[in-house]
Amino acid sequence: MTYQRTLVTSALPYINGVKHLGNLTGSMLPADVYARYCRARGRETLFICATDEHGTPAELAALEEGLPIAEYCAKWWAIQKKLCEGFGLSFDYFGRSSSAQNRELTQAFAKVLWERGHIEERTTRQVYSKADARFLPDRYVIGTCPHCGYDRARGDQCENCTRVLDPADLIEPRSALSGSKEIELRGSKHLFLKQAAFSDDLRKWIGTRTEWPNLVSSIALKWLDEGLQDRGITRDLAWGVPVNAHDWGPNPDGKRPDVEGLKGKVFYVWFDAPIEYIGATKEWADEAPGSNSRDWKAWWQGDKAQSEVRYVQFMGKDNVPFHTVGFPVTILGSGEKWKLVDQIKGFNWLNYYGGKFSTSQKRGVFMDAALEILPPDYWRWYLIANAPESADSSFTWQHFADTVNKDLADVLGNFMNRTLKFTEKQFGPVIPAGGAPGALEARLIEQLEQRIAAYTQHLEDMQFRKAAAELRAAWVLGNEYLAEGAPWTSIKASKDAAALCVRTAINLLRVFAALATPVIPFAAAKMAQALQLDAKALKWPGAIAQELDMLRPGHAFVPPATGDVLFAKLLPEQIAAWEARFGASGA
Ligand code: B3M
Ligand code: ZN
Repeated sequence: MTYQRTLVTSALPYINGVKHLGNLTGSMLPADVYARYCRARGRETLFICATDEHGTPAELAALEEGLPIAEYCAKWWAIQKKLCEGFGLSFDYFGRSSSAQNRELTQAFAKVLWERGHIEERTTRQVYSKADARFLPDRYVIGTCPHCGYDRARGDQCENCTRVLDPADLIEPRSALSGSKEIELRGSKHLFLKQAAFSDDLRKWIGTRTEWPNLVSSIALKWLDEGLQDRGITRDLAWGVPVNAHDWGPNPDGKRPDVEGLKGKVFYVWFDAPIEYIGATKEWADEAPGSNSRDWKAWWQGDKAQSEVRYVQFMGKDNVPFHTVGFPVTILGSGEKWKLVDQIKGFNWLNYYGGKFSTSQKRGVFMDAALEILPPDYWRWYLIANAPESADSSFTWQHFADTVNKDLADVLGNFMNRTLKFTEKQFGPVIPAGGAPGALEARLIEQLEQRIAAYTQHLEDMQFRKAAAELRAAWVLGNEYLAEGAPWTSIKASKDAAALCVRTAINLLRVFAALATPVIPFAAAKMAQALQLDAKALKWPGAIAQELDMLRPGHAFVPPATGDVLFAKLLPEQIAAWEARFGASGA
């Protein structure tokens, strides 16, 4: 099936606080690389993300900051949006799950699910904490996981074995707010999404998702194999999408909802958050009212969306269950032709010295500090080249420095610098004519074709580590060509030979700029600027022989100023200072 349009969504970062490199590399950054790649291939692409603003994380963080929750969320949405821009995350829209659009869509889904009999009321035993004088959402009940013994498992999910839990499952449960064990179960009426009834439909649908990576399909099927449970989709919280039961008609048994019993409740954050993918698309359209180029429904609903749009989601592995079961049940249960995801790229964890990044214990590098100390492409390159795809990966400052110093400074940066500086010195800041390509160029072309084809395929397949390895290998070919062509030597015998070599190398620099755009867009723009080209006009390379002849003799370029390099190398004293500041252990 040839898709005309690509819809890319990244898991929505929780609103509370600055995100760390693990959040970035587990969803938003690879999603950006893929969206940029799709655009570079000329595909109509829509890249959507948003802040995930409901649920207890937001409520408690606002309390700690002493702000009304709506004010807190508006503040932190703006901070997160600015940091995402700083990293070059090229969302077409960065929305907010607390938007009116998401509220309306969530309430519409709930209404139709009730009226189609896929939601039912149950009185649940909800954890009430006397010390905190409030019901405790699952996430704020902690205790020991009955499956793996992890002693800080949360009532909704064990971060250690990723099993979804209920607070009643926990051993020695206590309030995450006050630590009080004076908690008791009290009756409270809630709504349940009857997921279990969808088990066969889901298994059939997952069976058609043949391109899902093993990590994703194995988690999804494990859930089904363990016996799908119905899921509570309401909470006793003030902040969230209000339950709009007064709007609902009778369900198939003619039963109307208990409006009184459901008063003051909101939908569970994981019910409304995935719907915000659609909500943010509507926010994007509403931002340009009347513009017919923003037909949000054409991306999400109806036959055209099914046949023309390829929908790809990016997330960390702990989010996979909600995206392969909960959200699809909401979509399937609605009976409306909403777009189901085609491909899911799930990631393992990026650790910090083998331990977890920790917002509360301030361990690891967070987006604001990262941009304060280095330009975004250092981080983008390192995180993509070491993406935790098939296994967890671990950040250390030394490994980070070694990687960026070698790949970005010694290989790519060096190639650009010596090519342009030598050319300027010998021929002026213009591409010289020189002789016709010979055997050396033919070999270069053949090797580049292989590396660039592999790089392109790996990006197509969203294999980011492998893609980075092929791109780096192409850069190495450029340096090897310069070393063998040795224009600084050949010029003594033949000015034409030297001119041919640098003309080829400068054309190769343009190819490198086009190839680099998805991963290190800021460097790509700098390379294009040096070549007096519009970075946005760089096309994905075709036949390399033609590409290396694209910039003709006489084409002017801007050589790097003295001391100006594409990537400054990181120095031992810098690494030592950052190890001291951010910690250099997983503990
Ligand atoms: N807010 C991210 C997390 O679990 C969660 C993703 C929602 S995507 C709809 O950290
Ligand atoms: Zn566990």
